[in-house]
Amino acid sequence: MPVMTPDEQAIVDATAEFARKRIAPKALEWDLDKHFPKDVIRESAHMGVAAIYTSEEHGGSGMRRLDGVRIFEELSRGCAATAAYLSIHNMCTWMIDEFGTDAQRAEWIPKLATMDLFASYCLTEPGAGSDAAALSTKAVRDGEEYVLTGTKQFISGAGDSDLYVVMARTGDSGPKGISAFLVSADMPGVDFGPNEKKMGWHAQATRQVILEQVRVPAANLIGETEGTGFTIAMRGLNGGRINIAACSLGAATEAYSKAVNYVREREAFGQTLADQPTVRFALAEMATKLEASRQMLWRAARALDDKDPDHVELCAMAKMFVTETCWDVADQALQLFGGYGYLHEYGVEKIQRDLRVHRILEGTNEIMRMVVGRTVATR
Ligand code: FAD
Ligand code: 2MC
Repeated sequence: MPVMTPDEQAIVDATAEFARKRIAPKALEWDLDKHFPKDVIRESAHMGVAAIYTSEEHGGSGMRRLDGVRIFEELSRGCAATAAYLSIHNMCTWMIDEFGTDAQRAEWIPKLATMDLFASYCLTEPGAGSDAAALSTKAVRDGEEYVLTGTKQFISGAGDSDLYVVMARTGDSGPKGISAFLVSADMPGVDFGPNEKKMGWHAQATRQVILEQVRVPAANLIGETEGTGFTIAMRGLNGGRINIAACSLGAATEAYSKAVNYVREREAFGQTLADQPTVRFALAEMATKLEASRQMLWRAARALDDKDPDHVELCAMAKMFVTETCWDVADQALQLFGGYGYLHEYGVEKIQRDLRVHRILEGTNEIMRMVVGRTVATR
């Protein structure tokens, strides 16, 4: 395992402290009030966490994916929903840095790295979720502009973000007919649906992004070449998938830690719950699951850093394994709290609600099985 440099360790430590002091104390309130803590998220950018694995040329932090998953684990100990927004923002920032033109990188990365601008990722549509290559939002070239029309579904941060990375069809059906565009919230014709009422992730909005004849400068086509948008979207998601899994790991670790403290205090049958062998067995199993999850994540992050040929499958495996395993750990933590676990104020039921969607978004875990399965079945 490559060790962190003192600078990298310092950033991970700083994010842990930030999560403890600035996020955790407010997380339950944000959840109840459905409040998106834009000021606190922007404040986190001073630690370099808004552009973690983006090159330093235009203000990115130039760190590794491995640092990224450690940072998201720490941040999500405070609030998984808040950390997950930052994960999506990082995905968009990296996509612009990796695939954008020099002009696009120079224009957008500095503002995204400081979070003067917030970014959202728009792939899903009402009629195209898992089958993302079937998307139908159209982008039609008209002189020095593209005219975008269509609806994006379930967009995290929609309405609050300033910049939208939008995948739209410029060519034939299928993945090769898709291009990626940078769309600003204030462009005429951009509108947003109502904030969806959901089970968790209350600290960030989920809305439709509605594009009605939006005129986007041709200079906002990411990477200048039409037809590359699907690959750009998928390459962004490889990192997104491990970051979301890291958010599951951090939140489940927090649930576990709360449960350990609780069973040490709670008395039943003349001793603390922690003295019960079966409770210790449960804790041992939870600790083992968390450690196994961490190892899976670090392995996938290293593969992405090193551009290993099997990095796509490793990221998919990690996403599927970690989001399911950590969901189980959070569920067991809630169980150890008994009835109190079901109450909002103990903080574990929020974690459980937040983590459920990690098995669905950034590619459902069935799609992760499909990605892994089609490789292992043909290798
Ligand atoms: P469907 O694709 O219709 O799938 C329905 C069910 O069928 C699932 O269980 C699925 O796994 C299963 N299924 C589908 N195909 C197969 C198959 N071939 N084999 C086996 N099972 C299959 N999207 C964005 O682009 N940007 C965002 O910021 C974003 N944020 C989100 C935030 C939230 C809170 C939610 C809930 C979703 C978000 N999404 C976002 C969308 C998310 O990525 C999709 O919901 C997800 O990809 C699944 O698409 P779908 O909902 O259309 O389900
Ligand atoms: N990394 C890099 N390239 C990839 C890739 C990946 N993970 N997945 C696919 N590609 C490439 C693939 O190699 C191919 O390129 P080429 O033609 O050059 O060989 C191209 O993309 C087309 O891929 P497929 O032929 O596999 O396309 P298909 O349509 O069969 O299936 C599938 C693709 C199902 C894997 C893809 O549609 C998918 O991942 N669906 C899930 C959608 C999803 O993850 N949505 C998340 C939305 S974002 C979100 O939820 C947030 C919260 C932000």
